[in-house]
Amino acid sequence: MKITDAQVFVGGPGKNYVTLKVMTDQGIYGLGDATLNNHETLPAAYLRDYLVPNLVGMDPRNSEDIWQLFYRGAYFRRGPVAMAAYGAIDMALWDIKGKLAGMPLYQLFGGKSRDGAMVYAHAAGSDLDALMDSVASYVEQGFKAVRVQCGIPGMPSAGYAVPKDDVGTTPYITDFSGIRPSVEGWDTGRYMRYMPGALAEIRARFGPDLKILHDVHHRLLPREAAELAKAVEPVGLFWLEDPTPAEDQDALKLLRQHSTVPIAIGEVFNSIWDCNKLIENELIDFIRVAVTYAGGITHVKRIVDLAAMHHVRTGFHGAPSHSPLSMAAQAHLNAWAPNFGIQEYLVLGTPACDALFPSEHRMENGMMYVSDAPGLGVDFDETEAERYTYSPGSHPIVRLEDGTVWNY
Ligand code: GCO
Ligand code: MG
Repeated sequence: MKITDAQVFVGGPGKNYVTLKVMTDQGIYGLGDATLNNHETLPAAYLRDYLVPNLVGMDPRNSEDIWQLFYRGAYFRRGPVAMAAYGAIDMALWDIKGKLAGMPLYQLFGGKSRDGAMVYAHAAGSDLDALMDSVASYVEQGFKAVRVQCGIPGMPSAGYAVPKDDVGTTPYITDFSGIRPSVEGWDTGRYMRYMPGALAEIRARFGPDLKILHDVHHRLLPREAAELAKAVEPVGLFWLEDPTPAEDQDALKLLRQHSTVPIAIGEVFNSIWDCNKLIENELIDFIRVAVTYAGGITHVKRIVDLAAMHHVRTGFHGAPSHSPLSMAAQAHLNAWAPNFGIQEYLVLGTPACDALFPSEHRMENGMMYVSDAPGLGVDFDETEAERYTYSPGSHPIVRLEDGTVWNY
């Protein structure tokens, strides 16, 4: 069996999805996602210029060897751009393998460990009252877990993932449009003084059963993170996410010495070498990598297995920048992984997105149910794809009151 060609498409409804389609001499094709949010053209160019010309002629069934060949062969290893490109190839090859076997991918991993995978939604509000309304709307829809972010009184701008104005119960997504980043302000003191009380009020209003998550988005120093973690302990959070910048694998030691609050980290990691110490030293409780830019199924499965040996559960990244293809790859891993924790999921399944990526994966009452179709179980409509073009975007940047650049 041989790969005959592969094409890269960039575009989608409101997002620049990077979709790879790998064709074979047996008529079977595989699909993969290389969407690197706000840097989409980079993995697309790596695929088109270097990887696809080498892929043609290879046997798609040898997904492990192909992964090793591109990873080791690049010499300059890792990084989100390269790992997103290898990840898309890897997903497409697993998709082909599943179609050849006539099985959904979770069967190739070892079968189902659960019927459905719990997901969490994103609640947000310009202030605490608006956030409470947003949480209530997700609870009414049947969600068992909700991430909560709200505006901080006196903060120079809204704060991470917080709408400037009250958006009611509409899902809120940060606007990343335009090549020049918008600038947001940040005040650690105000955040630290306000957030523990706000989280406690949410717990008091919604009772003990709701799983409450909060994302600090890398904004605290290790000592501050330890102080916050201690302060929010009585709330009983499901997790506190990205309390410190993720580059430093030792940063969480201090927090761990002072608090038992569950910690989730890893959405910006792109290899096992970014999180091996965190996992082996049991400094975290949830690993947040994404198949999209952590080298696809082959590499993420290795991370999941290492995590399982150290009581670390999965909590894969599921921001709206992931196309339904990598969300499907994660749905198959979620169905199988013995150490599954939770899946991030945004209620954004628009008719336009469903038309571009038809699938039978479904969401019900805050649970995700994996499709039984062979392979990833997601298709790609090339005619629909013609409606979309690339439109550049950029993450906001953050500055402190004196102008110092901080972590977004
Ligand atoms: C999350 C993340 C995202 C990131 C986004 C950046 O927990 O979902 O923090 O919202 O900000 O993926 O591209
Ligand atoms: Mg996050």
